[in-house]
Amino acid sequence: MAFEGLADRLQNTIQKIRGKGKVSESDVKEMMREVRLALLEADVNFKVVKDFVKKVSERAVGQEVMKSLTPGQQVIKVVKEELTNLMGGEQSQIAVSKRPPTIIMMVGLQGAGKTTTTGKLANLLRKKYNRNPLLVAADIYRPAAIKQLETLGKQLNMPVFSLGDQVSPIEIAKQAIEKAKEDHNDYVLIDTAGRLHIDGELMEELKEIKKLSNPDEIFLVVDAMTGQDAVNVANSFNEQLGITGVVLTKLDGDTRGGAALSIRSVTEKPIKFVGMGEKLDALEPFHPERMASRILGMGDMLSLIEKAQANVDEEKAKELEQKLRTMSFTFDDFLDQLGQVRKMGPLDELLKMMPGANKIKGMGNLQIDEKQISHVEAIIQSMTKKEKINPEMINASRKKRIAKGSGTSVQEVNRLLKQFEEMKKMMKQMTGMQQKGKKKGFKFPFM
Ligand SMILES: Nc1nc2c(ncn2[C@@H]2O[C@H](COP(=O)(O)OP(=O)(O)OP(=O)(O)O)[C@@H](O)[C@H]2O)c(=O)[nH]1
Ligand SMILES: [Mg+2]
Repeated sequence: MAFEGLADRLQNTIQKIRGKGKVSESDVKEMMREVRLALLEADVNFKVVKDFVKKVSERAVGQEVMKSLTPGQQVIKVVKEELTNLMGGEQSQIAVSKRPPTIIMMVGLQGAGKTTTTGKLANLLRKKYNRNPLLVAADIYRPAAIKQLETLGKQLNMPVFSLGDQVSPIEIAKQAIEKAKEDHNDYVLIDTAGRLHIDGELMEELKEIKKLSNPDEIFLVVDAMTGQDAVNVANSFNEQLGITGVVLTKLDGDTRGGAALSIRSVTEKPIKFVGMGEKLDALEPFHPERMASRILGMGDMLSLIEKAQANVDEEKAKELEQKLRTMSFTFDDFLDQLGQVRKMGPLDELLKMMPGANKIKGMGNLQIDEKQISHVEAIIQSMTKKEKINPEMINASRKKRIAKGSGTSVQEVNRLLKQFEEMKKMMKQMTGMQQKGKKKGFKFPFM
């Protein structure tokens, strides 16, 4: 996971100060020395680190902390706020032109993820904003580039504009915009060519496309794995082309995160989206505050809830809540729930968004075994209706029958029954009180 090292170090550091009833200047100094090291080690630009440490230090020894009743907590709040500011403060929106179509140019080095991101962005625009984009194949240099975008268009069932590789990208952009007007596409996403390094010829071409198409956004796509280099690339693209925002890709990899933390303050251009995988739905709007929370181990419940809302049937969710409250949750509901949760994406990803989850032992290399999940499903499906509602009635001979029917073992049946009971208990607690994220070590029955 991205930011793992940084998150670990920062969390250890703030842990030491958290409960302090009194915070002295030397406590702050000591903490900031560790914060500084953590950031440098995460490959954050040294000047950015220097400014950050200065800001936090000033605030941390100031009135707002020293006079407060919980100085330890207050220092952490300052760290979180400044980390949020560092990444851009507010979440920034995508432009909408008053005179459609809105034109977006995708630029960046070779392999950064421009073409993939073009597809993902089109998908997001349709899904989240109900838009109808036209994809434009303006990379005529790399042999398979046009085909790649056309394939994405096919997968998405969206139009792709191309004039082959014998027409200049400038002309392609021009005609594409005309076509979009005719066809009432409200967004035009221009996928441009990449080079290995910043190069004059490419820049000239991009400037020409910009001049002619007058884009509402120029998104620089950068690979988060390239660390410090990403910052340099962002700087020169910004100086030469005037970008409006950054898309940081491959944040699903184990990048140390330095780029994410430096780009904004070095270029003063916002990170608008982050790429979290190769699939077409793996693009997310960038939320500085949520990211800061995540890095500091405060979890990202908001993203988790949004993910749930996007994927879980609302009616069913309400029904479930009711059931949990009245404790009439059965194995059938569980099976249903399993299906819904699986729709939300890989479980280990979801779990990582929970507050404190990265502190649970073994969470880092947790892998949820799909085979085990199917075993759980098979076991439940082998129960009778009555057994599903009243698992207490499942005696030894019933267990044997269920194990046989599901192709599993009595031990596995036992384990599931036990875990189901524990889960019910835990759910009761969660619905009964305001959870403070303290419940550790809970395991889903299929882990
Ligand atoms: N894991 C991961 N892979 C990504 C992400 N975004 C892009 N990729 C992968 O990165 C590789 C390059 O992506 P492209 O979209 O072809 O990059 P490009 O910038 O268009 O490259 P050129 O057209 O050659 O300049 C592909 O294998 C993508 O699947 C991401 O967010 N996460
Ligand atoms: Mg490409």
